[in-house]
Amino acid sequence: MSGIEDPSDDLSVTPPKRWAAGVPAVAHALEYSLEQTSVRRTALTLLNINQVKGIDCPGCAWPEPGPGRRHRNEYCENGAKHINDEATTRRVTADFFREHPIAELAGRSDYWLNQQGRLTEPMVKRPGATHYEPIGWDEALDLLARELRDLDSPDQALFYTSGRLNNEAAFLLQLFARAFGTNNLPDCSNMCHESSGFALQETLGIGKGSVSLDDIHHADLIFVVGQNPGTNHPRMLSALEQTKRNGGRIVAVNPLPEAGLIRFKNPQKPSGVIGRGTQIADQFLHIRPGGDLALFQALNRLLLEAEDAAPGTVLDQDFIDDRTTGFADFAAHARAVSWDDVLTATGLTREEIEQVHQRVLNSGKVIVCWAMGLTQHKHGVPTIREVVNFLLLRGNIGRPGAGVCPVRGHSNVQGDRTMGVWEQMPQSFLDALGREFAFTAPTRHGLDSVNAIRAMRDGRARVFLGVAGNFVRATPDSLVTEEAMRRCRLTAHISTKLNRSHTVCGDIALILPTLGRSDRDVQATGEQFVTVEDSMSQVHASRGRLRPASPHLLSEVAIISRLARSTLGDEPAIPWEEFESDYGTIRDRIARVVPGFEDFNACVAEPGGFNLPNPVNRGVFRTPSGKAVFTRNEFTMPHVPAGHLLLQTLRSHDQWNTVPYAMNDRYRGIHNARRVVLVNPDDLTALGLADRDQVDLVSVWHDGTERRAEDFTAVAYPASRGSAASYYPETNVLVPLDSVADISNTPTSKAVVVRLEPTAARGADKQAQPDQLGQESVTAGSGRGSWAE
Ligand SMILES: Nc1nc2c(c(=O)[nH]1)N[C@H]1C(S)=C(S)[C@@H](COP(=O)(O)OP(=O)(O)OC[C@H]3O[C@@H](n4cnc5c(=O)[nH]c(N)nc54)[C@H](O)[C@@H]3O)O[C@H]1N2
Ligand SMILES: Nc1nc2c(c(=O)[nH]1)N[C@H]1C(S)=C(S)[C@@H](COP(=O)(O)OP(=O)(O)OC[C@H]3O[C@@H](n4cnc5c(=O)[nH]c(N)nc54)[C@H](O)[C@@H]3O)O[C@H]1N2
Ligand code: SF4
Ligand SMILES: [Mo]
Repeated sequence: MSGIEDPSDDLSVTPPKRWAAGVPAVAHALEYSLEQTSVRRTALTLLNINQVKGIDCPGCAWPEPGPGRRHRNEYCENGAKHINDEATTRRVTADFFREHPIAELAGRSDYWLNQQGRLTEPMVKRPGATHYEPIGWDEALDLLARELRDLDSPDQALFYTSGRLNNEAAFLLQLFARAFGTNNLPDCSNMCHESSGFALQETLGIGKGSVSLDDIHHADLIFVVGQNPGTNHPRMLSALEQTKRNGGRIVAVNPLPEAGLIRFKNPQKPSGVIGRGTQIADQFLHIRPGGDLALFQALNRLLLEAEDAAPGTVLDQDFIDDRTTGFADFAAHARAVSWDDVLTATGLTREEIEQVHQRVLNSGKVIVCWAMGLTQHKHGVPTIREVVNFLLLRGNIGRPGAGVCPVRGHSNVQGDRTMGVWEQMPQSFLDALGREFAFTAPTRHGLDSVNAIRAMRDGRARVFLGVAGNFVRATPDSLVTEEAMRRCRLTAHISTKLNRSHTVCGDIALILPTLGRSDRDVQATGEQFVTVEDSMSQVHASRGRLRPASPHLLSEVAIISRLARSTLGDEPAIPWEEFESDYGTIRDRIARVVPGFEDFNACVAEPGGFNLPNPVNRGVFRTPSGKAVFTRNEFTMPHVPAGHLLLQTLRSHDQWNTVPYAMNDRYRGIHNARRVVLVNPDDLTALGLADRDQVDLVSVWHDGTERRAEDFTAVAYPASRGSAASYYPETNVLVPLDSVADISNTPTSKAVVVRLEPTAARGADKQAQPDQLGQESVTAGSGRGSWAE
C-alpha cells in the first residue's frame, strides 16, 4: 500500500502574487522532483532537458532558443516538475491492482492516482471482473486486434491521442487507423487550439502560428491575450523580458490579473534572483470573459477612423490591395460597431481602448499571442478571425517582428497534426498516404472528441483506444462521458501513469504501459530517438536518457506497430516490423508523405533540428483566392441571466492538465485546496454571498437541465465583474456536451453559465427558468447583452 493519501481540502488564501518565477520557482521545482525521484535521476533529467542532444521537455510547446543560445538550465519550474513526475521511482505493479478493486480506484482523486507512480506491465480487466490482472503483451494486443476486427464497421473504433505523443508514433497511429479503415482520430487539439486552426486556415491558409522567437524578441508591441504564461508557458516570460529589453511594449488582456503578466523575476539570471524583476505588461486590460472579439473590433474601428482622418498614414494600403480580399465588406461592418456594445461586452472603458489604439499607431511591428482564453469560447473562431483582421490592417503578417502566435499546449500537439492526426485531414494528405502504402485511405471525415462521446453514448462506437491522454477527465460533461465509455465493448489506454480513464472501463479494459519521453528507447537496431515540433514549427530530436521504469515497457511505436500487425496481418506495403526496429525508416516514409519533411533524417540530425517555413512569411497565402482573407464577424456574447456568473475552468500552477501535482496555486494565493471558485468581491456581495462561503456550482443549460459540482469555497478575488474561475478537471462535470464553439466544435470550457448555491441550501427547490438561460447569442446592436450584476 502506498503512503499517499487522498488530499483533503485545508484552504488558506494569501494575496495574489504580483510577480512570477524567481527563487521560489527553482525551490518548488526541486522539492517536487526530489519527492518523486532520486537526486541522480533528477540531475540527469534536468541536465538534459531542452538541450541539443537531450530530452524535449514533455511540458508545453514553447520553443527553445537556437543551439548556441541556450541557457545551461533551459527549463522552468513546471518543466522540471513534469519531467520528474515522469522520472518518478514510484511504481504501480500487478500487486497494486490485486489490492485495489477498480471500483475503489474510481473513487480516488486524480492526484492520488498519479502519485502511485509509473505503470509497469500490461493489465486486463475481463468482462464481469472487479480487478485488473496481468496479461502478456501478445495476448493483450491480440485481444484488442480481435475486438477491432469483430466490429461491424471500422468507424465503430476511436483512436484518441494527446499532443504528448511524438511524431513517429503519431504518424504510425494515423496510418494504422486509416489502413484499418477509419478517420476517427479525435485528439486533445479538438478541445484546445482547434478554434485557432480553423480561423487561421480560413484567413491565412495555414492553421499554425507565423512568428519565431526572434520575432517575439524584436516586436514593437505584443498582445498576450487569454493566456497565463507564468504558469502554462513559463519560458515565454524570458522571451517577453527580452522584448522589453529591446524596447518593445506589452499589452495583456485577461479577466484575471495573472502574476506572470505583471512582473517576472528570471530565475536564470542574478538580476532575477535579487532584483525587482521585469515589469511585463505595460498595460493590462481587465476584460470580461468572451469580450475579446468586441475589443479587437473596436480597435479595428479606431484604425479605420484614424486612416479616414489622415489618409495614407495608418493602414498598409498596398498590402491590403495586393495581398488580401474582403476588405470593403469587413470595413463597412467594423465601422458600424457600437461603443455601447463594446463597453458592455468588454467591461473596459473607452479611454483604455483608445490608449491601446495609440500604442498600436506607435508600433511598426505587432504580434498577438493567445491561448485557451480565446479558443474555448462559443465564438472562439470569429474572435481569432478578428485578431487576423486587426493584424492585416497594418500589414502585420508575414514580416519580421509581426504576426500571429497561437501558443500551443502539449509539447508535440502541433507535430501530431502535421503527422496527420486529425479527423479531417485534407484529401491531398490522404492521397499521399494511400500512394505511399498502397491502400485507399477512407475519405469520410472522422469523429472529433465531442462527437466521439456522442457516438459511444449512442452505441455507435464500441472500441476506444486512448494514447498519451486522459480522455474522461479532459472532456466535458464528465458524467455523460463516463457513462458513454462504460458502454464500450473495449477500452484501452497506452499510458505512462495511472489516471481516471483507466478506472472507467468498457466490458473489457486494457492498460498498455509505455516508455516516457525521458526513458532510453532501445530497439533491435539500437538506441532510438524521436522527434517533435514546437509551437513555432521547429522540428527536432528528443533522446531519453533514463533506465526505463520497468523491463516490461514497450515504446509507443512498438505497441502501435505490433497492434497494427496483429489487426491487419503482415502487409508487404506497410513494414510494421521494420518501423519498430528502426525509427529512421518511419522518418523516411514521413519524408515522402508530409510536405516540408523531405530529407527528414538528414535535417533532424542537425543540432536544433529544422524549421518548417510558414508560407505566410513568403507572402504566400494558401487560401482559395491565394490572398489573406478579411472576415466579417458578428460579435456575440453569452447570455448570462441575472443572479448568474460566467465560469471559466482553468489550470492551477500545480497541475499538468488533468493531473494535479499538488493542491496549490501559488501565484493566485490559493493553498491546500482545489475546490475553490474565484469571484469578484462585488459580485459576491450582489449575490448575497461572503468570502469563504461554501457553495455548489450549478450550471444551467438552455434545455433546462442542470449540472452540479458540490462543495466549493467562494474566494473573493480580483476577477472581472460577472465572471468566476475554477479549476479543471473538477469542474468538467459542469460543461454541457452540447456547449461547443461554432465551427471548431471545441467545448466552451471558458464560458459556463453557473449560479452559486449555498451548500447548506442543497436540495431546496431552485428550478431553472429554461427560457432565461443558456448561451443563446446576443448580436451586437440588439442591446440585449445582459450581465450578472
Ligand atoms: N503548468 C502547466 N502548463 C501547461 C498546462 C498545464 O496544465 N500546466 N497545459 C498545457 C496546455 S495543453 C495548454 S492548451 C496550455 C494552456 O495555457 P492557457 O491558455 O494559459 O491555460 P488556462 O489555464 O486554460 O488559462 C487561460 C487563461 O485565459 C484567461 N481567460 C479566460 N477567458 C478569457 C477571455 O474570455 N478573454 C481573455 N482575454 N482571457 C481569458 C484566463 O484568465 C487564463 O489566464 O498550457 C500548457 N501548459
Ligand atoms: N474544463 C476544461 N477542460 C479542458 C481544458 C480546459 O481548459 N478546461 N483544456 C483542454 C485542453 S487544452 C487539453 S490539451 C486537454 C488535455 O487532455 P489530455 O491530453 O487527454 O490530458 P493529460 O492530462 O495531458 O493526460 C495525462 C495522461 O497522459 C499520460 N501520459 C503522459 N505522458 C505520456 C507519454 O509520454 N506517453 C503516453 N503514452 N502517455 C503519457 C499519462 O498516463 C497521464 O495520466 O484537456 C482539455 N480539457
Ligand atoms: S516553458 Fe514549457 S517547454 Fe519550456 S521548460 Fe517550461 S514547461 Fe517545458
Ligand atoms: Mo491544450
